Amino acid sequence: MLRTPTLRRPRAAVAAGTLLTATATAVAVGLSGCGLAVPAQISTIGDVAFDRPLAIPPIAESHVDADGTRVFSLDAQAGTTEFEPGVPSETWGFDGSYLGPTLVAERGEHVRVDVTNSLDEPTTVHWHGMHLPAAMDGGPHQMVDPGATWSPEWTIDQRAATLWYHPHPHGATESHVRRGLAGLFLLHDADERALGLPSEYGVDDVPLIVQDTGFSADGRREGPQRGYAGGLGDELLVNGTRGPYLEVSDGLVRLRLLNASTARTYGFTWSDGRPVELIATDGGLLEASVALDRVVLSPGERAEVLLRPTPGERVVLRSELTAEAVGSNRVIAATNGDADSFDVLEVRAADVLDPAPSLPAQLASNPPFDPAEVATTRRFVLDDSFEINGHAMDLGRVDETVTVDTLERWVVENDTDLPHSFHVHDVQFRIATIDGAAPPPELAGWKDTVRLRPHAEYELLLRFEDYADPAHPYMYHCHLLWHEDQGMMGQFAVVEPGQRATMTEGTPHHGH
Ligand SMILES: [Cu+2]
Repeated sequence: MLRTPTLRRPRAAVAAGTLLTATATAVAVGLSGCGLAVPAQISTIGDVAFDRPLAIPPIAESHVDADGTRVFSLDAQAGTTEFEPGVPSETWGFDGSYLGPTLVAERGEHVRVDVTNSLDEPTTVHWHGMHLPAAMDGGPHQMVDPGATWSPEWTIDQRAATLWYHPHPHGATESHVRRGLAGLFLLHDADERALGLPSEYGVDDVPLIVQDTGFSADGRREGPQRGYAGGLGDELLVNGTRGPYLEVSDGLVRLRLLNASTARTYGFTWSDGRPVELIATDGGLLEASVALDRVVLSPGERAEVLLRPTPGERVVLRSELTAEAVGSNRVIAATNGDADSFDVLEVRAADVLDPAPSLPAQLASNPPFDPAEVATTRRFVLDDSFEINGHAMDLGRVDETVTVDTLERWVVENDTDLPHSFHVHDVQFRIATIDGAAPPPELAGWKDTVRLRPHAEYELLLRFEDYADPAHPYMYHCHLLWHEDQGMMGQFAVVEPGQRATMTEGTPHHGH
């Protein structure tokens, strides 16, 4: 049985729903100087039984229309899930009671998803990491009312990647995701297929949707403790499984990690200290694999890693973070879960393994953008009031207007003592510099979400190639979902040269 950690984080001195202000940060920083104990760190290392097989989300069924469109359907619904056998917890899911099926599509395919809302409140479905028209993006302007069906369609026009989908209703994203509305959207392309990477879904190409939560003593899922980062749980679920193991029979296994937690950052390691072999980040493959001590993922980020098991071994995927590893001080790390440790998943290798295929050293070609081509530089400052550039999110205000088919430089500064993150809809970007220095290899590839260390500045380069639409904006925001819900978000429109965004203050936001 899985033992509940005895040390629980004290509730932060911030009521749920209260806007965290500069005062809260000052309190947190003040603690470090006055000798008060920092919150107890959580560790489940050695306490997880690994007595349940890892659930694998089913591949979403689809059919191809007469006009060649691949059509999926998703049904957001309420239900109950037994994380412990016989103990039902109230949850939400797509086509089921928790999480959703894995959508799979090929570059060049035209796809449509019929999204039905069977909940009793409005929600949306956002295609996180997808390059697509703003009206199809599933942000807070594309609300789906209870009983309604929304049918966005677009052409897959980007590299093979591990993307995902989740609700994005303004002010309620944290609760909708935490209840269980999330799933993967995997993209393939010819270049990726030619590499010979493991690709048998659920066998040697395995999705790992990692979420933190709490459980009551009898195994009912509990609400999280509220911290500065948002809700932090003291146990993990992987693909909705509590205490999972995974049996493998291949000498090379591809693990697709998604941090689908609302607030918690992970630092994935192996229990025997072997390096973590990273091959892909949010938007696709790296040029070459990178051996890392740990793979750090903040909420919304993805990573593909390779595991080369030896016959008969058992090795545990863990999350181990320290203040140093995430660029925070000890108090800030402790109040944000950034000093916690978890056993995540036990991998059990068969006594006889299929031989590992050899992979080319070069996995992809990712030439950097040429900064000389930058047409516009913008600055985004995240502050202690959960605002960006001094503004809280306003659905009726377009903050930035981008000219289509230009390269932009976005300088994103975290001007707070707390970690945040920055997610941009529509495009995959590249990190040019962090505090003026070149990014480490694990941050040098295609990204759509980046964790922002306290008081650090990130220079992003983004090319907005197409999909000009003055009437429908995209979002940029902190992907700590409680922060997003508090208004740490803004809007940008992509327009033709000389055009202006037409959405103005007071525009109704319930587009149908
Ligand atoms: Cu934030």
